[in-house]
Amino acid sequence: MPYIDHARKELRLKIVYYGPGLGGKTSNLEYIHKHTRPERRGKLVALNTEAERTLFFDLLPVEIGRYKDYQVRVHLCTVPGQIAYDRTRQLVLRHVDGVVFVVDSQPARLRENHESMRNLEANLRLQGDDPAKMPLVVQFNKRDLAGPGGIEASREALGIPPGVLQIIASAGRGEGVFETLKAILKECLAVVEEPSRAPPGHSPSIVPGQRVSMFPEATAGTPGSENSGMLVIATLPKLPRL
Ligand SMILES: Nc1nc2c(ncn2[C@@H]2O[C@H](COP(=O)(O)OP(=O)(O)OP(=O)(O)O)[C@@H](O)[C@H]2O)c(=O)[nH]1
Ligand SMILES: [Mg+2]
Repeated sequence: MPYIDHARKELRLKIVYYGPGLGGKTSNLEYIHKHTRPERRGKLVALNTEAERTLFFDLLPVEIGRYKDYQVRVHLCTVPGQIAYDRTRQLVLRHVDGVVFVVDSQPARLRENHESMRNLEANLRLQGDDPAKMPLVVQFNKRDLAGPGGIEASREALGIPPGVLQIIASAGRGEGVFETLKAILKECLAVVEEPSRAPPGHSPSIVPGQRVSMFPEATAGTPGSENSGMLVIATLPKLPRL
């Protein structure tokens, strides 16, 4: 669940870019970093091998703007796509609020996309998250390359459930990158709005128009008082512009 710091009036989200090696996850973060105002983002931390493959993970903190009264701070992370780094992927996935799955649209990469999608599901389950309830956006990347696979066929082959948002992208050129980010933010904020969408084991967060507890341990406080863990959310606002 998103972490809400009532004292600082902050809503913090962790979004993980997942997908096969060389699919374009790091390219998404690089583009976002390059095209976000410096005062709204932190340093892009990238731990690469010499060949620019992600060895551990990338991290980019971005300030999105305000949601209701709360400042939204997002940590964007990528996992290393190479098969050998599964333990690292498990670590990066911890406390994830939303996943962007970056598909490499080249038909020859279908098997790797499929394996990575199953690996994502397995690693979410491993940490007690229900993959069906995790906010997810699928980015079909590298659409600029000749002969990309058909979206519907890929979607079926990868077992992407109906209703999951799909974004067409060429992250190398920046196309679809911010659309993807906005889509996953919207999905994450929908969980804040609608507690029934929260993954199992996570407490319901905010019921529209009602005072509810954000954290189980906060329920002891007096509703509405400082540090009570209470917050009123009525409607989902338009997403702030980056
Ligand atoms: N043609 C094309 N190339 C792309 C696109 N996105 C990324 N690439 C290239 O694909 C290669 C891999 O991109 P990365 O962003 O490093 O991939 P990654 O998913 O982070 O890979 P790992 O860190 O190994 O998991 C780089 O050479 C990118 O320039 C795209 O939309 N089109
Ligand atoms: Mg990478």
